[in-house]
Parts: sequence; C-alpha cells; structure tokens
Amino acid sequence: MSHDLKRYGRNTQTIHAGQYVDEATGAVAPPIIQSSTFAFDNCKQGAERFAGAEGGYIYTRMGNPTIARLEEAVATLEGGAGGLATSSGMGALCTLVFALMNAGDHMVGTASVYGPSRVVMERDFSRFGVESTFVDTSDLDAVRAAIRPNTNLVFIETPANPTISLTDIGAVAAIAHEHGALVLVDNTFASPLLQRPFEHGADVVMHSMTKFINGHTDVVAGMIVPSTEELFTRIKPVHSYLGACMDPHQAWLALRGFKTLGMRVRTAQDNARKVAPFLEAHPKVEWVRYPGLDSHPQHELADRQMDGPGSLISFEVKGGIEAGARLLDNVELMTLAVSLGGIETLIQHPPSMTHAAMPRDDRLAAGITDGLVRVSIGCEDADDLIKDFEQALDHV
Ligand code: LCS
Repeated sequence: MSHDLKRYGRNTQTIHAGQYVDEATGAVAPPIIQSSTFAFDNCKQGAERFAGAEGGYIYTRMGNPTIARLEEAVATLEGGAGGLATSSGMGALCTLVFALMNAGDHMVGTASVYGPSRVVMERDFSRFGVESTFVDTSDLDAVRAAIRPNTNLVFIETPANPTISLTDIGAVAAIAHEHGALVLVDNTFASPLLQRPFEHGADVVMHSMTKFINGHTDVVAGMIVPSTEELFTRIKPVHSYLGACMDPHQAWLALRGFKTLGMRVRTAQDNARKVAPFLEAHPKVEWVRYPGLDSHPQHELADRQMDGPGSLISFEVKGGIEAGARLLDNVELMTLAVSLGGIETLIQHPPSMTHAAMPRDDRLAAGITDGLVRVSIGCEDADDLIKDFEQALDHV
C-alpha cells in the first residue's frame, strides 16, 4: 500500500498517489502489465480469488496492477473510497446507470451536459424503463420541481458542457438526500485539482479522463469514484461484468498524463484568465461565459466551490453562427476539433458538433445558443492565443 497521502498537498498527491517502486525490478516508472489473465498457484487459490476470500488478480476486465495504480491515483485526489477505471467517460456513465438504477427509477440531470450523456439517457436507457428529466440544476427550484417519488439519482455536470454554467453541489445534494436520491457529479471540466465534489456532499464522481486527467489528446478513458465502501461494493460487480473496462496500456498513458495535472491545469487557467477578458472587451464578441469573469452569473459560486475558474470558455461572436464559423475557419494556432482539457487549445461549435444529437429546442432551453463557440484553452503562450483570436476575428 502507498504511504498515507492525506497530509500532503494536491501536487504531491498527484505525483505520488499510485506510485510505488516495482518490487521485482526496482523500476521507478510503473511497468505496463499487459496481460489479460493471471496465473493461480493452485485450484484452491483460484477458487478463493473468485470467491473474494483472497486478494490478487484474476482477469484484466476485473482488475489489473497497472490500472489499479491509476484508480488509486484518481481516487486519492478526489478523496473517494476507490476508483473504477473505464474505457471512456461514456463507459463510466453507462456503468453507473446500470449499477445504480432499475426500470421504473428516475434521474434528474443538468440540462446542459455533454450531449451524448443526455441522449443516452433520453434515447437509450428510456428503452429499458429508466426515466430522466433534464433541468437547469443551477436553479434549485427547478431541481425540487423535477424530483419525483421514484427519483433515485441526481446527475450534475459543473461546470457544464458547453455553457460553463455552474451548479451548487452542496445545495443540490441537500435536496437530493432529503428525497433519498444519490448525487453523481461529472467532474471532468474542473478536474479534482480545482473541485472536489465529495467535500460538498456528492456520492459518486465520474470523469472523462480523455480530458484534463490524461491531458495529452491521445487517450479515451473514464473513471468512477464512489465516496463510500458500500457504494464501491455496489458498483464494482457491474463494472467487472459490463465490459466498459480499461486496457493496461491506456491506463499507463493516463497515469503518465495525470502526474502533470497540476502544472497543466494551472498554466491553461492562467492563459484563460488572460484570453477571457480579451474576448469580452472585443467589439465583435457578443458575450463571454467564464467563471473567472465578474460577468459570469455564478462568479461567487465559482469562488466558493472551486479552487479556480479553469480553462473552458464559451462565447458568441456578433452575427451568430455565420460569424462564428468565419472565426473557426480562420484560426491558425488553435485547432478546430472537439474534446478539451489537452495541452493544445481546441475550439469547436457545440450546436453542430458535440451537441448536434440533442434536439434544437432542448439545446436552446439549456442555453446552448446556435452561435455558441467553446474553446478549451491550452498551455501555449497566452499572447500567441490572443494574437490568433485577433487575426481570426479580423476575418469576421
Ligand atoms: N463528460 C463530459 C463532461 C464530457 O465532456 C465528455 C466528453 C464525456 C463525459 C464523455 O467522455 P468520453 O466518453 O468522450 O471519454 N466530451 C467531449 C467534448 O466536449 N468534445 O468531445 C468529447
């Protein structure tokens, strides 16, 4: 087991959680245990491992030493009971719905979530009798009104994709718990460096590790972190059998990326703190949504709930989608691509890209206007990003 990391700061935890010198070789960097299966000494041992009477590995879908390091690392930073790594962020969400909901149960979710997270509930899980209602969870009255006697899960994404609106996790957790519902927080946009939902009463955290945790735009991956042993034990069997499992090489890359989370998040955030006011002051920009700006409607909540405003900005160019498309077609340094949280700046148009599968009326009701542009600020030099925005906006 690793040393007790609770007494250390977040950067020390990020670098040392899940980090041990390899006993067999002394290797400091973690070995990639690229094996699908693990040998038993004898029949008795195999039976005991399957029965859970003895620890040790069986089969990589059910657990693997390289993946276990990553699970421990992320769970340590979140302050949870353990980690369950998944093939993708969507794999994490679907595993949680299978584990925590039954036919006839109801979820209340944030209206502006990553498009597929909502579509999979409304289009796919609904076919199995799992109901959902998506509302503006920053409006506590809307959350209260959406809760039904059969609501057993409240799913919050904060900051939300792509509106960058925030939800008060503590206030929503109080409402949900009063009704006996669990609270799931998608912490992808903040990362555990900037926001720790368990400190505000959340029950389960999920991540698309494709984003900040891996941070290098070369891995698709997800993570589930339950707050308690009891929840971990409930989710683990579904995680082992559903098949949305991770591969050891994928885990190794994500673990390598995770170690620089602090530096990447801080650099990208410093840049976003310069880019957001530049955009807000630009005469061709209609509005900007960034929690670090006074103009953000939940600026005060951001200060209270997060350790920093992060590096995701949404905005609209005057002239709507045509003007926005001119900007997107003319960026030179920034890359026109979906995804976020990597070291390079990515810019995209959610209504026609990440959120295109959502019906337009639902998008508009969720605050995703037709002209909304989302930028994930990376770790380049802020001045270069501002110059790229300047020249691209000249084409509008
Ligand atoms: N949760 C959030 C907040 C996300 O942004 C995404 C992906 C997911 C879950 C799903 O994770 P995945 O399965 O892709 O690992 N968001 C994307 C986006 O905004 N652009 O491309 C993917």
